[in-house]
Amino acid sequence: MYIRAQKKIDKGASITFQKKLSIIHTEEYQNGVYMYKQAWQKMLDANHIVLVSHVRPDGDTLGSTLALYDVLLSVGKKVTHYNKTIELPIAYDFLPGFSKIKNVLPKSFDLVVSCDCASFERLKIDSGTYEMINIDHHITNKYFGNINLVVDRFTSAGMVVYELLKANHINISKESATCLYTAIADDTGFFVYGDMDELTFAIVSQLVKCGANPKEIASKVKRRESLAKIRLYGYMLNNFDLHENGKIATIIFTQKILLATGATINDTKNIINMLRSLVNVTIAIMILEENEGGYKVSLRSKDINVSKIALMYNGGGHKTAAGFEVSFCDATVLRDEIVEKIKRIDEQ
Ligand SMILES: [Mn+2]
Repeated sequence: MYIRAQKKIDKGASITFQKKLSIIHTEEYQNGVYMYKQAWQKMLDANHIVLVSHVRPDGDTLGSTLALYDVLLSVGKKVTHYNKTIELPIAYDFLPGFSKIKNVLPKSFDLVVSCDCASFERLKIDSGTYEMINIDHHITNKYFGNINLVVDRFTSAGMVVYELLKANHINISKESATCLYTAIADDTGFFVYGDMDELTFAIVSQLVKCGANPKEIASKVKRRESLAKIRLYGYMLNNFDLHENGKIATIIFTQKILLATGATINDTKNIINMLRSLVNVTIAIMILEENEGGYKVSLRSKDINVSKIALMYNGGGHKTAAGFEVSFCDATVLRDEIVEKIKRIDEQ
């Protein structure tokens, strides 16, 4: 993998690609494995490791951290898995270690390892004297760790964790394989979107060999929707708007709608993908009113770089999936403003 990527650089890869690589691999590029070894050594040297998955977790952040949880416990490390969110999405309750996730931090710890978090704020922890390893694949990652394993060409943080384990010759148990498979599958919409390549499938193939069960994982994650979520789909399909000759689809979910359908924030996860699937739509936008006020905005595109829009509002994400939060506004005014910004990006 590394040699192939090196060739890409020689041919003149984009500036972003080179910049990110130089940050991931501080030494010469051929020594890319060096950073994975450094990270693993830091974990072995720590007394108490806190693994952190991001707020409102998805399968990637949970799968990546829970795989590390399994591995670190198996080598006898003291580990706590922390996630600030009180109501974790039940779609992932089958992941080994899920029931061990705590929403309070231990009194003392000396190393924090985050997976799938683009910014320190997403961790919801106070800064302190501990060291940090930042494992991620977001193009908007802020490089907040002492060690940053950020590979933005990977479709999931799970792939970075896999590479970390491989580089250190660590045995992948059935449990950690299940977690990593879920991470990779979830972030690609079960192999529908994202820049998947042969490496994605080579890793997935290895994970199946290690005991991950694709059928079982797919039915746990994808076939246990709540009635409220199905009702929310119904509302969305009847009430979405189209703009710019049908190229942009938008939906606003108010608290009133959530209450009427009985849906929780977890039920809104990925619901917007259905609007993106409409033939002429290039970008789909979901604006969600939060119960503490303010709005969470999710942007999904087929190809346009929507992380540019998210960055304008201090958010982040990936090229085709990004988001941000705003603390006040009128939802329809916000929607029209975003549509205007997209038009301008499109014209550039
Ligand atoms: Mn991810």
